[in-house]
Amino acid sequence: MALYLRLGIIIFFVSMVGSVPRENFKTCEQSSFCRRCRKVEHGKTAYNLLLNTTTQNDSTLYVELYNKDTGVYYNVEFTALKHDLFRLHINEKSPLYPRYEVEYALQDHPQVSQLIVVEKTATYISVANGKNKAILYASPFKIDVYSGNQLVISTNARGLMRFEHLRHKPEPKPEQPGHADQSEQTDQSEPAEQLDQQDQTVQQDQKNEKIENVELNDSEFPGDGAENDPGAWEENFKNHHDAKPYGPEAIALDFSFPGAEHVYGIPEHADSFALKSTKQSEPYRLYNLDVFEYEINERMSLYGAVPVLYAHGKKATSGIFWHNAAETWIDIVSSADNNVVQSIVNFVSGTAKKPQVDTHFMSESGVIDVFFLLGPQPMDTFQQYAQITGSAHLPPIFSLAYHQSRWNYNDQEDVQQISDNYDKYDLPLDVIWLDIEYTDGKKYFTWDERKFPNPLDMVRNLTSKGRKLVVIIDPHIKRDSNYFLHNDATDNGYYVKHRDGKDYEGWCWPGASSYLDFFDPTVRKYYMGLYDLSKFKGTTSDVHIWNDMNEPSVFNGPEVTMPKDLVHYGGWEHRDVHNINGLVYTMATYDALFMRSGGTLRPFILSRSFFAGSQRFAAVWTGDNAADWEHLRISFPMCLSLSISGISFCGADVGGFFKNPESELFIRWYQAGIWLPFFRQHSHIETKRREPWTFNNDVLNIVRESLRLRYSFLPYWYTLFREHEVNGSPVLRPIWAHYPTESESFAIDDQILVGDAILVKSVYQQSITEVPVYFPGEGKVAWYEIETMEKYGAASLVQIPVTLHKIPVFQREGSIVPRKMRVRRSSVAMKNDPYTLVVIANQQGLAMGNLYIDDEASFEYRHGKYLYLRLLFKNNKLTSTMLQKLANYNTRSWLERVNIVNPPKGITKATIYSKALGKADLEVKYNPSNNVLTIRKPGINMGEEWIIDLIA
Ligand code: NBV
Repeated sequence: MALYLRLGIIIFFVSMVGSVPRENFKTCEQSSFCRRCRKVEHGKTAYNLLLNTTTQNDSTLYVELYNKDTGVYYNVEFTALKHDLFRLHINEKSPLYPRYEVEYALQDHPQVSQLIVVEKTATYISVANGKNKAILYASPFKIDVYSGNQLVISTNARGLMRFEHLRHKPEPKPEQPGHADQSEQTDQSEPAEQLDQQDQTVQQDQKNEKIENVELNDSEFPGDGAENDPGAWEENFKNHHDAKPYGPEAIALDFSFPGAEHVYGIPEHADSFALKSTKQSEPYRLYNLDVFEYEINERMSLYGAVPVLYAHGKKATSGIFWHNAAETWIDIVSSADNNVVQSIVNFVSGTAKKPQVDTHFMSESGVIDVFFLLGPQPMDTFQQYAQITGSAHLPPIFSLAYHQSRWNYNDQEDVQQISDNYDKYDLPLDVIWLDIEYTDGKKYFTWDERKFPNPLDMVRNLTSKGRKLVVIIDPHIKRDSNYFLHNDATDNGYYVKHRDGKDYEGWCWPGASSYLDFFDPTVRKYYMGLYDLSKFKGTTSDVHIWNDMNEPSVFNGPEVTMPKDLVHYGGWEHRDVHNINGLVYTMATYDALFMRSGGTLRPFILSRSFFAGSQRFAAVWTGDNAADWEHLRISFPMCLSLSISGISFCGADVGGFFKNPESELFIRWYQAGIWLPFFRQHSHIETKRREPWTFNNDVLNIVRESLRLRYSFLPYWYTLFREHEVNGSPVLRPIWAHYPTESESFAIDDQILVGDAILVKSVYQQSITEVPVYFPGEGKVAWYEIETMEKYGAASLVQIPVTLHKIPVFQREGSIVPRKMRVRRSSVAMKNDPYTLVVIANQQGLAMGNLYIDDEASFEYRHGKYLYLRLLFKNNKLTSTMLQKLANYNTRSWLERVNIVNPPKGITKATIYSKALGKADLEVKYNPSNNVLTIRKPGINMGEEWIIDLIA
């Protein structure tokens, strides 16, 4: 049996070597619900609002919707939310059984605000939420949403709404020859052993009962065509059968964005940041999948899904969050495509020239639940999304430093040697990672004792250098009767089940595997206990966790994942919850690590799969990329897209996971990688070793410089993450986030803004000697190259010469960036080090920045143990004041240096004033070659407020 499984896994991968095995994944046409939704005829909506049914409370309008083709009634709820959002919720008025409503993605219950009915006529009803308003039209059903006075989102304007009501199966279909229905077979042959063990199966039964008991006359519902789709009641893909006991239940709705030039978001796709038209291609797909050797410029699904989409034009930014966890496809058509949409443009906006993007969201099950994000500025829109799905807690600082990983470091000597070599070659490093081979036969929470006889020693050796360990924990559980976890899960009924209540069994790394049902709170509680330091031997609080394969990846499952007709806690089909599987898994891991430290230490978790809201629990990376230039290029747009979709803590495997990078690619990847929030080198088990010293000295030296640069910017990264936590601002931003009217930048995705002060251009072409850089600010904002302090920006587009030594990185005038210039072996070793402030005055002699400081590891900051400084340069004075007067943290760090770029003329000295120091003179030195004035050793503790006065 074991040999058979192993062979199966080998055959599976051998058959996939080369490029992405497209045929393993569905097209829209092969997915029955997508096919049905995509075929809805434009402009012929069957839905009408019944305005005479309208009722309301303080925040919500309730009204019924009627489908004249099917005779089905729906309940519409339209709610005003705080922070300039509306929410639209539509469900059947009397569904045969409950439809799934997504859990866990939202941070809390969204805060409501006052909804005012402005006008009600026979044909529409208009409502206001502060300065924003919406008009709900009765017939044809359409909702126009206005940001201020500007129409920004029009819903069902193209009449593509489809809400397939739940119904009885018309009549049993004869079994199709050639398609063995495994689950049907087990239904007949095996007793349902587990039926009375779980609430979930009880609920499942209730659902089934409802279906049996409800007397439903199908002729009441003349039909929406779903019955005629051969895939409506069962569906086959390759050799997989989906029993679809609940039949067709798709939902779909279109959203038009008048005035928008582009739409963005809906990660994860290996595609450009500005989304492309799908008129001639497949829609973008959101269905979390383990796609082997994924290719770029694709709308295929990848490991994660965040159904938030932003529309941006010169005049406004808006967005929608499609709160649905089932498989989803999204079509996009832009008015720039051609004239076909012109009629729609006219219909929506009344003008023929206005740009517009039309989108169409189609999901397999669930309800319609949409949040309208009304901006009006880009940063407002991103923050509105964060208001509902949350932001990441401040990462422990080590996790923002540099990580070295590999599948696999062989044994504990190997780990020790890697750490020693980092010291030997004078390279900073914070974390070493262990992949699946550290375990005993892929049984997570165990160690291969031959290779890792004393993991605690290994961890202590690392921590003595200020370093950490991350180990992988995957969700598949080896079906091995000698494995405590499998026995516990089997005995207690913790596994995800077939429809008949039997444990589901699939294949993954360990061979035959089952999957804990993380939707069950009891299972989560059990799992959390596994991380207890007394239980997970060989770990300490310096061991952090990597959750891989949590889409979930099932080697022999349909599309390499779980069958949709499996049943989770609560009786919900896997179909309903698939896209939040990874989120729920990392949520449990987060709670486990939180508990492990008694709530004192900030957990660090890396997850491959994610959904909206995952930012609250884990960082993510872009999965199994490859060592080629294209994959280096796509890492910026992919993380940019994640960043505006709430998930700021993103990175890509530096060097590329598959294949071996040649020196130049390796260098460029480090130079770009240091500007992504999560910065880890990682590689496939079959690649050559690629730690920096395995390359020649020139490469090693350049990589060292990159690492040092990253470490010197840690205070800036840390401050940005704190601001992300507090106000939801993405850490990486597209240029248009701060320069919303510069349409030339709308499609640029090889340049990113880190915060609002640093502009980075990735270099992703071999042997290139110059690259075009777009400088935002329409010639009025100067940008300074961070090393030479050379000034740019007078022209928007400039060819910048590049050498192998660096890529173009600039600091904006008017900004103050905090740095630490004494780079050491790890971030922990730099904790008490002094700060350098890089001040770039603008033409008015002004500059501003913030600096956040705390203990870098614990949750004490949530109890006011931190410093948040406002640094302001104005009238030749640099001041540091506390933004939060009540907060305090005893830092040992002090101010070592201030570099003032483009300083006022003729400064000869400076004085510092503070409560602690009184008044003291400071040494200044002007360097004419780079136009930088350095104030040496102000020597003040960062916890003090102070003023440095420049004197001419
Ligand atoms: O655990 C092995 C790998 C891991 O190194 C990689 O980072 C993950 O994305 N894992 C996938 C499983 C198999 C990859 C072919």
